[in-house]
Amino acid sequence: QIKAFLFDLDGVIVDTAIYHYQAWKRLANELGFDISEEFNEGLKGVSRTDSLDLILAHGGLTLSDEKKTELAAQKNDWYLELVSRMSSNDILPGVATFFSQVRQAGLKTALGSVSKNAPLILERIGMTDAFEAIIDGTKISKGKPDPEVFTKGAAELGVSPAECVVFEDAVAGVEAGKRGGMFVVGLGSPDTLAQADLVAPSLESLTVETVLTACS
Ligand code: B16
Ligand code: MG
Repeated sequence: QIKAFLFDLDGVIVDTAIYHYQAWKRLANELGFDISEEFNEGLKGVSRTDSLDLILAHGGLTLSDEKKTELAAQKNDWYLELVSRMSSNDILPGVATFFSQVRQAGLKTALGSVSKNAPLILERIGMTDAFEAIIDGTKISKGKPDPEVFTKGAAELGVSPAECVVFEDAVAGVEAGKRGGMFVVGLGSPDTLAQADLVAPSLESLTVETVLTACS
């Protein structure tokens, strides 16, 4: 029986994925190359340092650790500049309705984001209290596709992985949920998120009942 829903942040609750992409693209451009939207799919749900490594490899660059630390900080500054303008208006369509159904169904909720900026974003959109457990990039040692971010969320809620449903927009996040032994709802395209147990365009097109029926 399902007792908890675990939500990714970027691309599920808010569209910060676009801000990550803009900031990484700006960095790549300054380094003399470009990254496509398709390449960006592989960065979703991947930690800041791992993303930078993938981008540098894509541009054929090998840099010192010192330089990489500097570039990661630069990207984060640009990202924070974009995030600082966010408000509750940036919550994705369907999230509020879905969360009221979640509460009515008596399900527990946790956030599972590898972003170190997750608490700040929740604060900006006024959703800190919507989660009983918040697992972010500062609380984990391994990013997605490792399942740690979700298994820690389940543990903090006091439920087993089999009692959880994960909501994810990223290939790496869907894999993390599956490796954690959870039912995974992929939000996005069925081609990209083929590993998910159920795929929908966004939370707007789902009800809690549909999800619970699909798990049973
Ligand atoms: P930060 P999620 C992930 O968040 C993003 O999808 C990914 O693009 C980003 O690199 C990562 O967080 C780290 O974020 O640089 O803010 O620590 O999808 O797990 O909510
Ligand atoms: Mg995401």
